[in-house]
Amino acid sequence: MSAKKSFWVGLPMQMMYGLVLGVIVGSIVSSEFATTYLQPLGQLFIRLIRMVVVPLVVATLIAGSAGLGNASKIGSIAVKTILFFAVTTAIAVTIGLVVANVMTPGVGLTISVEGLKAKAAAAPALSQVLLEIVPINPIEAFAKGNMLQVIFFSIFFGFCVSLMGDSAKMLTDFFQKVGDVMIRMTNYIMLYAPIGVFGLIAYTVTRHGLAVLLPLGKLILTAFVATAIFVAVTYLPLVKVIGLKISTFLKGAFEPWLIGFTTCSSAAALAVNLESARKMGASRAIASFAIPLGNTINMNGTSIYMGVTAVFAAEVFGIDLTLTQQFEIVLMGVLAAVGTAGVPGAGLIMTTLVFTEVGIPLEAVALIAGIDRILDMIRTSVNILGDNLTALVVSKSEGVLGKEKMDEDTQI
Ligand code: DAS
Repeated sequence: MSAKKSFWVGLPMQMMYGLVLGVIVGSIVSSEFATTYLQPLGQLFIRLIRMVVVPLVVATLIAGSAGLGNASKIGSIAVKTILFFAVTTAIAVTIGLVVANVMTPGVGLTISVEGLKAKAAAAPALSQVLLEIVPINPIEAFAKGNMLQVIFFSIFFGFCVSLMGDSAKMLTDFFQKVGDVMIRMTNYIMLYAPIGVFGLIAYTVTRHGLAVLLPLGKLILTAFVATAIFVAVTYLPLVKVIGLKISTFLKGAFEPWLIGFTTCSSAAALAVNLESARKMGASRAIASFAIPLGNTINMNGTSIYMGVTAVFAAEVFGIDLTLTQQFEIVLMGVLAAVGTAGVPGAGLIMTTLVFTEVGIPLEAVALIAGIDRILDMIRTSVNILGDNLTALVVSKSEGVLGKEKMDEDTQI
């Protein structure tokens, strides 16, 4: 089959066809019909792709950190990865704040807020957050999918395997093979993606039709513009700097991006994102470290959303944010985004941290909730792009970008 023909019938385009068909069908069928017959199609897809996440992360992180060889290498990669997360997250919140100040999404909005209630998310103490990264029971961490604890244990385990040299080489090989099997399972699951995407989008369209979206359309537009600017001024120049063509990155990251866009779950896109970064040249060890960690703490899309919604909410309530308050929004926006889980709607709950910090009534959260699914689609898909790019940038900085061949036996 010619390359051109395969593009139009390949999986990415099949997923796009599923998305378009989902919008059409979602605009025609009733919400009840979509809930009964179409939502399960999407829920099955989410369950399938979340099923592989924990075993995949454990296997690839153990094999990856064992493969790195020494503490200084792991240290260097960890520092670069976390530094990249912090810088891109801070840029993201700032861009969200600036664009919202210019576009004023909340000015002139007359929406009644009485009866709208929202509970403040408890801001965990930093020391508690750091302590809880260490699992008391690794098996429980695996069972509950506590990704920070899974990552901590897997890296520590893999590091100790690497210290044991040849006597534990069969362990490294074993976990490498388990990771390959999980990628192969992911590739089979992705054959169902077009149907899963169709079900997810059709259900979303019936639940979030134009009637719900129009009153807050300017907020959606502001979030979209801020996100597009962030990607254009942060991600795309970095893609060029590491020597990749922008079209290569956008095509290569399309599948995980679309999974994030339709499922609103970074966790659901993790496996496909890992393979996508590796296919574009990220090393197995670095991708296995950066992508699961980024999936948990690197949320650039959510960071933008924190800045945009804080300004929107302040405007709706007639609060003039001082420069100090805007700076507090950047700081709290970064912390709230880091604390956001890779599941649908997590960012909405975390906005309460930011709103509380600058005295914005929490009713604003309930105001945004009605259209949050659309905002979640935008922010989650960018969260995933950021994790993917981190693996590529850190691989480039370590001089290993494009140096490893993908294992044939993970392909189907
Ligand atoms: N939906 C979350 C994710 O999966 C992001 C968010 O809610 O902010 O990344």
